[in-house]
Amino acid sequence: YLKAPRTASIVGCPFSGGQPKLGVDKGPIHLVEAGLVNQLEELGWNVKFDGHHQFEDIKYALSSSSSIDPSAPTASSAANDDASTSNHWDPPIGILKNPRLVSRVCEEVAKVVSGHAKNGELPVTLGGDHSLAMGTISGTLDAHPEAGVIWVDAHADINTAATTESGNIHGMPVSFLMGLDGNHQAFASFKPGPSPSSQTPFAWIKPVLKPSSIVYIGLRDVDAGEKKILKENKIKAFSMHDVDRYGIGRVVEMALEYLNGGYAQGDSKPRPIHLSFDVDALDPSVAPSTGTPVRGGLTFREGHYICERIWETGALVGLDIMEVNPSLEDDVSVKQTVAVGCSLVRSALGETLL
Ligand code: 6HN
Ligand code: MN
Ligand code: MN
Ligand code: MN
Repeated sequence: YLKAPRTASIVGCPFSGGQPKLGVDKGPIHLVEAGLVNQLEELGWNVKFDGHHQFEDIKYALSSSSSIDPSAPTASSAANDDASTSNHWDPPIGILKNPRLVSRVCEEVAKVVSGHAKNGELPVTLGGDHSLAMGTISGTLDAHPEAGVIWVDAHADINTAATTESGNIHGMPVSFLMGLDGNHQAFASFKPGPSPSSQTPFAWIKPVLKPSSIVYIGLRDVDAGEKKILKENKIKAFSMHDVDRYGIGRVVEMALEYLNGGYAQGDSKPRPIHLSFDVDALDPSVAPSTGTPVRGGLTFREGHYICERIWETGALVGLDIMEVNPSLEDDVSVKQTVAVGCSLVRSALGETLL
């Protein structure tokens, strides 16, 4: 699916609006400063990187077109656990935090990723929080409508506006990509206007992701409402329990077989795959610097094996490395987490042990 010479396009997304902890926006900067571009060039890739995306123009457009009186108190102060993530021009909708900003940023990311993918390049998106996957997966599916998604995470990130307890949109991207019901009513009463700040958030997202087109690996902290959604939509998920039972080798084979089952394309190419990797899928002893760590995660090798095996399929068309937060934990932990982020990318892009 990639054009020669094989080109990786680094999409640096310093963005944290999908969750309340500061610092995850510094993730992509640290990954690049650790030498990621060079490392990929050494693997034989042509690497395109023209700086991290600046979402300042989006913030500016939203804030300057806002009709909301900045002096008026909004529900935001009550609904946010960190006031610094709330802006007067982006008050919560229900309990969803920063909905306009997250929506516009992801819309831009979708265009960038789609552009690279349609150009025969491999977009490698560096987060930033996992809400960005609304952008990356929309972009991948725009260029490769038949692609399947492998979502590696401790969490299912499939809450809807009706089920989320945190209001953090990084716990919701999959539900928007699927167009799940729980989101519709939340925005039904929203009155869109002509200015950027008065567009209905997430209305741009096409429900392009079928429940049968995603497989999860690594789950171990799934909210009650999410468990119901996974069951009702018959979504394929391999939890840590399954990794323990079958071993990572069989889990990845089952995931690939599931996505390729019934998939037929004239030429016998395997189904294109988008890999969305949240570093909190790894055990906190492996990737400590992340916003929502959960014990009992993937080992260093299990995480890398997933990447290596997907590379072997020759079907990788999009990659996300998300939720590296260099502001959390001590310097040694930060270095370790950033190094792991880089080595996951290398494994997904063909680095072998022998
Ligand atoms: N992530 N299920 C929790 C929530 O807030 O909805 C946690 C989400 C974590 C999201 O790690 O990308
Ligand atoms: Mn996630
Ligand atoms: Mn997670
Ligand atoms: Mn939880």
